[in-house]
Amino acid sequence: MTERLPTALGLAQRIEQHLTFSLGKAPATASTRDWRLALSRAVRDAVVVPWLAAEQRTQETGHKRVYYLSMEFLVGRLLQNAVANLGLEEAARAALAGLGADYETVVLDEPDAALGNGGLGRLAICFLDSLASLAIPAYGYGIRYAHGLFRQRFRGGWQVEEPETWLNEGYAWEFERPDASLPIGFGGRIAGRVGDRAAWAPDETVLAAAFDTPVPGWRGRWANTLRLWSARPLRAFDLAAFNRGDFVGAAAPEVLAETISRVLYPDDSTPQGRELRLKQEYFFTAASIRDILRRHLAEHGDLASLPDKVAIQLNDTHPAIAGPELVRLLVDEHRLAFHEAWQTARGCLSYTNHTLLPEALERWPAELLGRVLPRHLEIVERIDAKHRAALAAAGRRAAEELRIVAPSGDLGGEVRMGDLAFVMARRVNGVSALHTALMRRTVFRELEAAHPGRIVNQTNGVTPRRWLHGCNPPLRRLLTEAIGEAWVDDLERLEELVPLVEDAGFRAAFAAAKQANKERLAGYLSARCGVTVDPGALFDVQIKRIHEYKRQLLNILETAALANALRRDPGADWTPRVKIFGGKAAPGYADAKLIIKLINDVAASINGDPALRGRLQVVFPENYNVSMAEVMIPAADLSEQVSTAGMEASGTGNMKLMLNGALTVGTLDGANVEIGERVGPENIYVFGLDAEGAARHLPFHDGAAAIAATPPLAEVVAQIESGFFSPDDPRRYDRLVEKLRRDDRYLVTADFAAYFETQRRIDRDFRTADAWTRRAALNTAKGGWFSSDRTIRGYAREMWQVEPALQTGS
Ligand code: NBG
Repeated sequence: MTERLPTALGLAQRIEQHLTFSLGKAPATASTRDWRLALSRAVRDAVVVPWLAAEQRTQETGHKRVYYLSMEFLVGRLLQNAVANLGLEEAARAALAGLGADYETVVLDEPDAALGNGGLGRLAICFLDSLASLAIPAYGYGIRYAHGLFRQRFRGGWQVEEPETWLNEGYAWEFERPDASLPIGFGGRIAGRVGDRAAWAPDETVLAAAFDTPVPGWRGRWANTLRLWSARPLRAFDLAAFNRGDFVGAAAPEVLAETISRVLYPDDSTPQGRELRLKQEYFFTAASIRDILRRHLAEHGDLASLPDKVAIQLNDTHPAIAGPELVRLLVDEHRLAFHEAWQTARGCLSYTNHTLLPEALERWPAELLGRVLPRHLEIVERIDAKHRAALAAAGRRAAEELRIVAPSGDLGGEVRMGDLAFVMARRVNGVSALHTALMRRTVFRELEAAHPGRIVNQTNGVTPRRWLHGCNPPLRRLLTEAIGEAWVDDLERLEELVPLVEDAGFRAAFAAAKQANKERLAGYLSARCGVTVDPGALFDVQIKRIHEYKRQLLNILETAALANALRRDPGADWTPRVKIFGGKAAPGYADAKLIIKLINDVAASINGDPALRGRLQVVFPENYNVSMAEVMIPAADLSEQVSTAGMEASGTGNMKLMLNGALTVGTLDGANVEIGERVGPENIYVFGLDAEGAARHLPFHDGAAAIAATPPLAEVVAQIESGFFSPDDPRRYDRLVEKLRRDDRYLVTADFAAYFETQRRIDRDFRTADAWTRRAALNTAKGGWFSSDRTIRGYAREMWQVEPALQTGS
């Protein structure tokens, strides 16, 4: 399958050709951007060959295909990743050097494609990398947002959001597919019925235009497709209005249609009660389902074989309308009986749940769903009734809790999308062992009892190609020298490092790699934020979305308490620390934005205090994104995973940091539990309440009593209230403090003492540098299980029943 890849000379010729013929530029006048686009095109050329070959092979063998439907794909940069996966790094470096350009400068010029908010969207991209690396025929389906996640700026320490414009800077990877466009309808009414069948007459129709990006796997053995849909008007504009001189009115259809794929909703936890969001969800789901059916019929000619040839994964509930849409197409257009259509659809669909937070479980008012998708609401109601009737017939009680369309106040009912996805799926999975166990016990308790065995666990993973091989060249070199390169394909080979960890020479080399990465981060922070940090200090990193349950507040309160302790006892032998934060808050999430402001206020107070210089520093660069993570993660000594136990479904940053040799300080939450099981209790810092303990404290926790009982915390709270961090506005944090006292549902006050004490233990341990390095190296050695290759093998076996299309080594 492996095609011959270009040499440095061949690649140089391609780059020059693209510069001349695709971009119309001469080498003498080419900018960094021009070189980047020319290199990207040349690399894309190299991907196209295995890509087309993979597609042809899938067609010829009639292999089962996996379809991953996701509202978000947090891509980041593609160029470096594609170059590495194709084994073209040396060639690209040499080719550009020969042309007078610098490879590093060129790859860093690429803007991040931020078509996602956080873990859920990034997981989707790790999965695509693993699917291609394992040669499992797959498509990712999503939305080609014109504007990805907002750009974050800090003004006076407050977050402000600016629109992001990734497409303006040239995107070299995609192929537009005008022949694959599909019309997607909204609204309207049921125009007629015959038996089970109905004719839906939408009153608004837009075109879904397909854009394909090839996704090459490791070593370029296989490539899959990420197909993103862009909304277009059916008719470009209203010529009659234009001719009347009504130019704005003439453009109205275009504007309306394009609104659908204009922006990514900047929220990863709370569904927006907005019609546009529902339309986005239906838009990409309907286009994808139709595309899947069209391909299946072209390849196999019948619908009975659909479940044998098609596995559709719903990444959270956002594409949950896929079930009713598939039933609708099978009944209304392909004339299957309702029951048969339902069984066929269920044979194809699986659903991943990514959160248990009640506010993040999607529900749509039945009224809204009925207005935007009248036929679908009917189908959902019928599925609901049939599901409960079948359970009753089998002698199970058709519990009220099993209703998909549930009564809700005077609003006339709401559709629970999680329950819909569950009922329509052959398998449902959680994303860590703890999360899956809690799913069975809480949100899906009734459904689990009604359908035992449907829920399975697939603990998340991350791709080692980007998150170790790509982002950490010093460690990559060391690992490859030590155990060969096979770890990139089979990350569990890192286990071979375990004996080496006892070797002083290996530990010294490991420490040197970490030091090199810390120096790189120091250079990055100096260039980006003008701050100087000491690469000899402990780099303590918390990077993720800002959310109360993730408890950045706990971290910054502890930081302020440490500052107080340092001021009180300046003569003591303290461990220098740099606290590094990164993350965005949803624009509508006022309390998360207030936490950002508090971090920045505390940072100003600490960084401006001469008594703390060289001991404690707080750094919070604006606009955290995938590319920033790639610099921070290899440099971290300590990974902050301090969510309220039971609330973080899995976490994936925790895995990336561990693999890159950071020790975790965390609660027994999400995948932290499994990290702890693998590294052993002496190589992780676990503190605070576990999920059961936390559940016992809730819903009410007496924060005031906990604060009073914890003097370092009481001192910080008093400082906040006195305006110590906000002399310009002493009352700024009243709301935060009030919540801590009266309604501390994230248990910050309950866990503070244990966290503070654990951090002091970390201070002491870090000073025994060699022992610390040994434990850091063990984290890398034991991290192999957290590869998304392992996760995807699990999905393939237990959810999709699909095999790789190539055998390893072929
Ligand atoms: C997030 C969880 C994380 C998890 C990712 C990927 C949502 C709704 N959920 O804990 O909060 O790691 O999904 O599974 O974004």
